[in-house]
Amino acid sequence: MKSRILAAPMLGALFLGLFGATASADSLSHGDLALSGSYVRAMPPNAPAAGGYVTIANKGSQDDRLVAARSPRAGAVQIHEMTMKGDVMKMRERPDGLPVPAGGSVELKPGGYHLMFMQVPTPFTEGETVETTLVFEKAGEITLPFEVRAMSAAPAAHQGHASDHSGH
Ligand SMILES: [Cu+2]
Repeated sequence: MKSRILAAPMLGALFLGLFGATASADSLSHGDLALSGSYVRAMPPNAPAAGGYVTIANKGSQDDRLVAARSPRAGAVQIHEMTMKGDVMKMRERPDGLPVPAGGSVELKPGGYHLMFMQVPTPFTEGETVETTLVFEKAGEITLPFEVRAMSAAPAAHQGHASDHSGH
C-alpha cells in the first residue's frame, strides 16, 4: 500500500517530463501548427476499431499535409473520411492524407475526417490517454496524447461506421 501512495506523484512527474507544459490534450503547438481537442472514443470489448479526432490549425504561410499517423496502442492508424452517399454514410481511407492549408485549419470530427485506430490489442478505456504521433509533410512528427472519451457520447453515425471495420 505504501508503494502505491508513493507511485502516484512519481507518475505525475514523469508525465510532465514527457509532454512538457504546453502538451496537454487541450492544445499543442509545433512549428506553424496548433493542435487542439484531441480525443479518441472508448471501445467496447472486441471492437474492431476506434475513431480519433483533433483540430489542426496552420498559422504559417505554407500549406502542409497530414500524411500518416501511428500509435503504440494500435497496429495501424489510418486517415479516413466519411461522406454521405444518398442517405448512407460511406467511409474510405485517404491514402494521400489530409491537406492543412496555410492560414486555415482542418477539423477531424465525428461524421467527417477522422483517424481510425485499428488492430488495437487493448481496448481504449475512458479516462486514459492514447499517445499518438501525427506525421506532417512539412512540420514533421508531433506526438500528443489523445484523451479517451465515453462511447455513450458517440453519435449514431459512428456506430455504423465502426461496423464497417468488422472485417479488420
Ligand atoms: Cu474510419
